[in-house]
Amino acid sequence: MWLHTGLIRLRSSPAPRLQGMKYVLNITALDDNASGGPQSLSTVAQVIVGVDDVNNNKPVFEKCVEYKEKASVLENKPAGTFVLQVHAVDADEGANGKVAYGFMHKDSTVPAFSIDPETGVIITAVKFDRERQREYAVTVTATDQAADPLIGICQLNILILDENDNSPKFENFRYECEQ
Ligand SMILES: [Ca+2]
Ligand SMILES: [Ca+2]
Ligand SMILES: [Ca+2]
Repeated sequence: MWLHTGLIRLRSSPAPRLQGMKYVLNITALDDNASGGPQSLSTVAQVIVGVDDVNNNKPVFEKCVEYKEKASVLENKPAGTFVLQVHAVDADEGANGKVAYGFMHKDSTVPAFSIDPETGVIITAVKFDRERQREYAVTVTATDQAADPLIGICQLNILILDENDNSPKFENFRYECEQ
């Protein structure tokens, strides 16, 4: 605070780390008693300073390593089967810290999974056959809702677990017995 002008500025060194949405400042104005009264007179005012959040944090999947370890689903299950729920945190305020989930897709591929943008729940979109494909590389994204959004990612390999669905086959159709 500037003593004579009453200008309020942020401290420049060290730069303050502002937390929360607003600050309440109690400011006392004291006169210089130039007219020679018995004492200086003062008055107190309250100034409320709002803090505008800047989108300077990107969403982070803190448990990405854990998701990598347990991302799997059994083959032959119907589309819509639960696979995994992911969660990302964003330290910003309001829309800057609100996260929506999605996948990063190669345009040509048919998505094998879908994700709920709000809950981060991943479900299957197709029925899998482990004998055709054993794992799927999936990039999960968390995008904040800022005007200039930031994106966090977590790369998973979702394993298709085996079900014993193939009966043993004879290699030759006909076996001949020697006598
Ligand atoms: Ca953010
Ligand atoms: Ca921020
Ligand atoms: Ca199979």
